[in-house]
Amino acid sequence: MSDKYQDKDKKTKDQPTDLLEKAKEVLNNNYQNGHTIPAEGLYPHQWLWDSCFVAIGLAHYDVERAKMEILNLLKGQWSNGMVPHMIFADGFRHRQDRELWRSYSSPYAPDGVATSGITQPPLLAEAVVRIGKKLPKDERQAWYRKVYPHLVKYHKWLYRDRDPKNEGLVLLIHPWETGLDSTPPWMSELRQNHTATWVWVVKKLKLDKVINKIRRDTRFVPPGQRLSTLDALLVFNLLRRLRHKSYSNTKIMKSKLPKIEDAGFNAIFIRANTHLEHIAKTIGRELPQSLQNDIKHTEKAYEELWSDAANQYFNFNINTGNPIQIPAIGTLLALYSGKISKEHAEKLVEQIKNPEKYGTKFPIPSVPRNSEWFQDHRYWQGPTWINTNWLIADGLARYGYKDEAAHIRETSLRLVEKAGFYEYFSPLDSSPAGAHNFSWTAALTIDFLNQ
Ligand code: 2M8
Repeated sequence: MSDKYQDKDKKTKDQPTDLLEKAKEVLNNNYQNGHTIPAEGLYPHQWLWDSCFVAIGLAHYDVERAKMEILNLLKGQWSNGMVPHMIFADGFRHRQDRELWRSYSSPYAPDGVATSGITQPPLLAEAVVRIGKKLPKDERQAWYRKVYPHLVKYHKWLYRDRDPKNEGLVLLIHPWETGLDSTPPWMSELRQNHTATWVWVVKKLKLDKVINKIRRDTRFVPPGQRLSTLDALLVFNLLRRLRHKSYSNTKIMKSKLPKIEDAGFNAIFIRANTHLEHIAKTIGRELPQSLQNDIKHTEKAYEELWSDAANQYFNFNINTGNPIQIPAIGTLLALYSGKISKEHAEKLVEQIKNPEKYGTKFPIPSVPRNSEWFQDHRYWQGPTWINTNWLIADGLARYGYKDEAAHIRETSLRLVEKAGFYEYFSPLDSSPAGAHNFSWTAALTIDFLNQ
């Protein structure tokens, strides 16, 4: 046999055949200096909720690496408590990305770690508890003791800076904080109320086609699977305005920047609070009284986002004083909170089963099928994502919807088996889109396989 064929044979033999092994291989290949990047090329840095999902998967077979993933994330925590949504990779190659944010302009940013200046869904406590469950009792206690002060500081920051009027819900100032970046309620708000003059000029002169040529993301993924260039400019413009204010909360709250109580983010925060209470109890600590009061307040205030007419939770726009009545997957994350009423949970489940809405062949689409926004491959405006499936399935199971949760788990695994570890998938025909060998898809596949 010639060398050429021997090599080929060897490759086939060494290639993992089983989904679990393939998922682990994705996480191994995406490992870089103590953390896991979401995907080669498009996403070369560390992201907050990505690392939490990764840690949840890792906990099943390499608990030490799972801990390291979280500890690495905490190296980026600001002295005011914020955990930033990104920690930038070192090196000259990534200088431009770091300079885009210039986190060093804030007195709270950590020394020697370049980060973004906003946060992302607070999944840290979930990841911490999932890791804790894999440890023997004494190690679990030590682990919780180590991260507890960071978590308390983070949750206190969310209340102090992001709920300045003590309304119970935290507000977000940039769509990237939702994790559902281009979700319609946010994009519609940006288009309506935050189109800067220069973006308007770009639109009028049709310069977006020129700008499209220098976009970094569309070098890796077809433009039809990402934001349109005009929408991307709106998002970028907000970043520029935040940077201009050196991320000062006082300045941001006084400004006209978007301020939105996001249904998805607050649902995840409620669950994180429950986990934090559990962590405190396990190590015999008492949460600060003010935090305990805030937590109770949030659970009640969340129900104010409910619309009886539409049978769902809507984001609330603090600047206009109105709800943003555009359906999107954030509403279903309410199930994950675990604190909504049984009646409201049932109403959401009806929508999950309705083929006109979220009950597609490969659920759960990030936007309902009958929405004018729906596009099956457009980033957060239609595709099915494994992370939102995981969160919703987790919530459904806790509300007793075991069959519905199992269906989401099975269809998620089928998607990955059929198409590979992609970032997102068409909810109609399962075709893959976005980045390939995507870490949270792999990590949550591992968790689904272990359930
Ligand atoms: C996407 O967001 C980043 C910006 O934060 C991007 O578009 O470049 C989102 O899907 C977000 O949820 C995710 O954390 C990030 C990395 O996977 O990518």
